[in-house]
Amino acid sequence: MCRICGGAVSEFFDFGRQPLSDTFLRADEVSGEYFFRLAVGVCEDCSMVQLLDEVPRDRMFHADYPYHSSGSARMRNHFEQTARDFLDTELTGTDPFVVEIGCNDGVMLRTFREAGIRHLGFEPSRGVADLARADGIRVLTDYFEESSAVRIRESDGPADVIFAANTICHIPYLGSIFRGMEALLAPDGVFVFEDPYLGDIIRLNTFDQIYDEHFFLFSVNSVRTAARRFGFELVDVRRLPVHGGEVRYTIARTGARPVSPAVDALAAEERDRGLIDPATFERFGADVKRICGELVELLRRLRAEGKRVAGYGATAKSATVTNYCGIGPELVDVVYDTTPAKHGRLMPGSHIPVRPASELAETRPDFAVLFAWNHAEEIQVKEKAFHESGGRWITYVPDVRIT
Ligand code: DWN
Ligand code: SAH
Ligand code: ZN
Repeated sequence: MCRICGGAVSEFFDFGRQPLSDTFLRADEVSGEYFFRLAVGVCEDCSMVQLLDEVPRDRMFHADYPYHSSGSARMRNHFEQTARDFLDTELTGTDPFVVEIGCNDGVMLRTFREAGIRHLGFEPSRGVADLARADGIRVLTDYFEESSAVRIRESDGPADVIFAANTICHIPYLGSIFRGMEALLAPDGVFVFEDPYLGDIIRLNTFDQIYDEHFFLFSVNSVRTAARRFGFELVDVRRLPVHGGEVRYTIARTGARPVSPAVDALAAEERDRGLIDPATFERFGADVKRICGELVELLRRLRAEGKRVAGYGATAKSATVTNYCGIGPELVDVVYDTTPAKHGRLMPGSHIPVRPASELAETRPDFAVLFAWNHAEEIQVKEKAFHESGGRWITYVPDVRIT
């Protein structure tokens, strides 16, 4: 049943039994590993694309949540620029107040703290919330939802901007989020969020954007309908080049803001490109199977030729690739990553060991599968020596390729 409207959800792809994408295991945790069925479908009534089964939120977001948003220089710049844009546009009044849902290690709120702007982050994962606090940022170790939003309205007053990046699509209980908006957002305030864009996922076959945490895959049509259902209005949309293609949605109270022509334009483009047609989702499913087949064939061939293949970027996304395609340590012997919390652990489900990225240069495999393909440019500059000494990158979206 659709988490937005209660309609029937028509399943279009089943990835089967999958682990928690961000649970990097110690050897003694392997036997108790948690699995769920990762299947995705589209609502026949409101067109929202969503998972069929839900993982309880505390299993995913907890003190040991390993993803640190500040790990990429490009993303640090992206969020600093986003904060600066808000300072120039929405936060020009006296004593403005900005709230972030899922502030992680404070990658964006840092700029507001430096500018002396009243701010608050909601961040249920205590480890990353503590990192933000150590940086002087005000953080509540809690989920944003109706009850916590009501409490902050009472203690802090209305918010001019409520922002979320790569977080709203993680929240199946979207009705509670909008009731929280109703309570906390100033009458002319804006709720702005950015998430991976269904249009780009389908166009570029980036099927690994589908994993436990990504409960919704948003489009302009589905977000506009959801906002209306919860008493709000989608007033602007903007495509973003980060994380393989995202859309930033701006939502306001109904009638509070003029609606940009960009909303109708992108909604029409989605219809023209068949983003709500069953045939599009069928084609996507066929492409996922083809890409996995080609990737595994390549890895097997390289192994048979005696080549050594590693992985680069122990991403949440890579859980879907390794586990759906059946890639284990026999094909990819280690995955290199810069995140200390992931080092010495095993990748979820596939149990490939994770090692510090500095070891790529020391051990120099023949090939490295670029699981963090969304950071390709940044990583390929950083790891120039790997390529110059003859190492080659393997990517798998939109196609399997060696570069
Ligand atoms: O939506 C989400 C996004 C924002 O972050 C979360 N659900 C979880 C997470 O997803 P992900 O793990 O797929 O995100 P990234 O940003 O693709 O992860 C990059 C990984 O690669 C990190 O573990 C850090 C690592 N990395 C690296 O080893 N060298 C990253 C860079 C930039 C590098 O140079
Ligand atoms: N905004 C950051 C972090 C994205 S990861 C970025 O774009 O890089 C998603 C984050 O959302 C995690 O840190 C997780 O703990 C947090 N989260 C999940 N559910 C939440 C909720 N209901 N309220 C606030 N944060 C939430
Ligand atoms: Zn629906």
